[in-house]
Amino acid sequence: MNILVTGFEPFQNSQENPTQEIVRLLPKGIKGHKIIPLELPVLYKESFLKLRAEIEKHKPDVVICLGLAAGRKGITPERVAINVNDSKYPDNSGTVYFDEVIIEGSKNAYFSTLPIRDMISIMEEKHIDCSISNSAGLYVCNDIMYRLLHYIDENKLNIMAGFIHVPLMSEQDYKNNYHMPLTTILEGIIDSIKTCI
Ligand code: PCA
Repeated sequence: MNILVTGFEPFQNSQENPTQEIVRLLPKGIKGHKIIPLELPVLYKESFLKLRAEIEKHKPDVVICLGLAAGRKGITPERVAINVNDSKYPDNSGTVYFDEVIIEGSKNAYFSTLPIRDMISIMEEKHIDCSISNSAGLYVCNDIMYRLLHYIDENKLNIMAGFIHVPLMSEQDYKNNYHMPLTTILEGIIDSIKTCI
């Protein structure tokens, strides 16, 4: 299998994004399956277009997008992406959306097709803080998750796909928020990848 894993560059006032570190640290293969790492810009739509080009090139069986959710208390596989962009925070090009439909005429929501419950079980066994999240937010992460699942659905592709948010890492300025060592986040993500295999 080919497993495409994406991380985002830093955004807003942060100098670092643990998901960018994760994709740099992932092994080239897990249990004999190829891991394809991809770093993405924090841009509405553009990040998905970059991802789509890599999907067309590598024809992955699994796509897992990672993003930072500062303040989250653990690793949180997302259940659902909704067809709305709405955030007071600009993306890295300054674009802001309020009450904006992502894809006109498309479904209100798409569910992750990743084995999110199994991901929680395997991480809990290792005592890694985690839970299923029922909102990916309404910023760039929800945008890419929605567009990704819509693309797979429209093109009837046989790809397991979804999104996992991670917390701040202990190695960055976490401003009293919950944080987790980067090695623990990496372990949780590798375990999550294994559940897809
Ligand atoms: N987190 C943001 C966008 C990039 C990232 O890592 C989000 O949750 O939308």
